[in-house]
Amino acid sequence: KFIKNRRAAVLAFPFNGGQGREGVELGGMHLIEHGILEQLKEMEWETSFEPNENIDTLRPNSDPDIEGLKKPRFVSSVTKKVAEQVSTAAKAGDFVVTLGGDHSLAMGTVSGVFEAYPDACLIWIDAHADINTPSTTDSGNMHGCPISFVMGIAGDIPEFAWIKKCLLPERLVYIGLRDVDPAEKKILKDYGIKAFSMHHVDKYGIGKVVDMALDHVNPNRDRPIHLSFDVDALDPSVAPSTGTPVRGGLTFREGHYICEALAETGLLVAADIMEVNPALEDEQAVFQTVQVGCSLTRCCLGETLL
Ligand code: 5AB
Ligand code: MN
Ligand code: MN
Ligand code: MN
Repeated sequence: KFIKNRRAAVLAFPFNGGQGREGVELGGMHLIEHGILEQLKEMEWETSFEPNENIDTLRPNSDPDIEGLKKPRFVSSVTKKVAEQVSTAAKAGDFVVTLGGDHSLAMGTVSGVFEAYPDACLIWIDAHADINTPSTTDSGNMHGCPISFVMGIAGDIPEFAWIKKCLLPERLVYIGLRDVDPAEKKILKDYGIKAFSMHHVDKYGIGKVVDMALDHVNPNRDRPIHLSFDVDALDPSVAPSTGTPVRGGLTFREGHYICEALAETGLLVAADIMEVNPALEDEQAVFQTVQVGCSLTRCCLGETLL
């Protein structure tokens, strides 16, 4: 419906400035080297690829904390570029695949998708809620904050003035949560944001959870869907090479089921695959994590639909 010409715009952003661990900037290129572009071509998707190798030129000479946020100017200038590339591709009717990089990049992907599709909804797959505001974040790491910025609850920070309040609380749903900060829990409650934690996945099963999630954000199944998938939503036994692993996560199949079910709606317009960190854990763990990143991406583009 929304995607024209079966074309996928694959954007990689080798960025780690939203958190403290080196290596996550290599995640996207590892998925490329693992053959994701060829795999999508094999599935008869026309692909374009933008590696953004020069992203470091956006790093400011000086970048002191703002309201406790770390590397705020660098995060802002990178995510602004992300937003531009994502909205351009989405407006052209391409399916936008964004490979991270850390999850602060989603400030850009969400801004870009909602610029092209103001009526879209956002499905956030993560162990974490990533909705800290500058006043609630303990770590100051911006990969824990992207949603507060696009929801317009982060307060007015001139450096982030380019970000529009584009996401309504009722257009957001989470699946996979199991490590949510107390202040984030209060935000979810105060704004009435729907969240399916691992407890709900256990209780209802992933099939029912995805149905309920879609019923909430997309009751008439007519809105474009943006999926933002943090690989730490998966159990660390499935995706070990990530910066903030939390045990008790989604199984391999539960993670893929989500992507398949969203592809099946025919409404998916963008998918982010975030937080793969090839510098963490051993070679086998990295291979496994990169491989799962690729297979999740393919499922989003319909690989397993019959
Ligand atoms: B991720 C934490 N809530 O704000 C914080 O990996 C963790 O993108 C954030 O989900 C994890 O630092 C961010 C403690
Ligand atoms: Mn996470
Ligand atoms: Mn995240
Ligand atoms: Mn993480």
